[in-house]
Amino acid sequence: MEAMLAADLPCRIAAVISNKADARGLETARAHGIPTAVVAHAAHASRELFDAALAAEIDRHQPDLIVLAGFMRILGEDFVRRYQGRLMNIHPSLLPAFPGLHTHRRALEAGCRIHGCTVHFVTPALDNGPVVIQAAVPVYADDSEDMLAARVLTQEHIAYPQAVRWFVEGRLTLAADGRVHLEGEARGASALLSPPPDLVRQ
Ligand code: NHR
Repeated sequence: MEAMLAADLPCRIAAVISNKADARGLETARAHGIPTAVVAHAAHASRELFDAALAAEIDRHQPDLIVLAGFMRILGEDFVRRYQGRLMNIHPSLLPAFPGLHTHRRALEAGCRIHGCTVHFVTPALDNGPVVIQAAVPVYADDSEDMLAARVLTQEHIAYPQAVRWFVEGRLTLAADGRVHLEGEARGASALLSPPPDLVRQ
């Protein structure tokens, strides 16, 4: 969320809403003069009632886009459908690898040489929505979970503001067929090989 603010995106941030009263993002938002709200999941008798209260709070602000950032409550089908095509998340793995929790530990255990993060539109099925942008990082043999997490997080702070920028520029849409459309997509990127091949002429 702080990376989003630092990116100086061409949009107004209508509100920052958390299910946790002590979330640091609320403090940061207040410091920036952004309206905040807390919708505590513990104060609601069911997931459906929590989702409805969250939607009511969101709708007071009439946002064009809802950006999940460290939001850890699974959202129900009704909620997700209401905001279809304007609800985004960033997940700390190269989806469809490692949906769910503890992704860095699982990537290390699996012996992955490349890991990363994925920005996706949210669909009812968890961590399964259409991919907008992914960032890949190398995994080193002596990595700890924390070292790998930090390497991925650095890329999250680049990839997520970029995805939001595309959306607010009107270049990024989720089509009715469930596919992502990105106008004017660049094709300059090379490949990430990890470990890198020996730099000798074949
Ligand atoms: N909701 C839907 N419908 N679809 C997605 O893709 C969602 C979602 C809600 C959150 C973020 C996701 C992540 O980035 C996200 C994607 C929480 C859990 C989880 O198991 C899973 C994935 C994500 C976020 N939550 C537990 C639950 O019972 C609670 C875990 C906790 O509080 O620590 O809701 O990783």
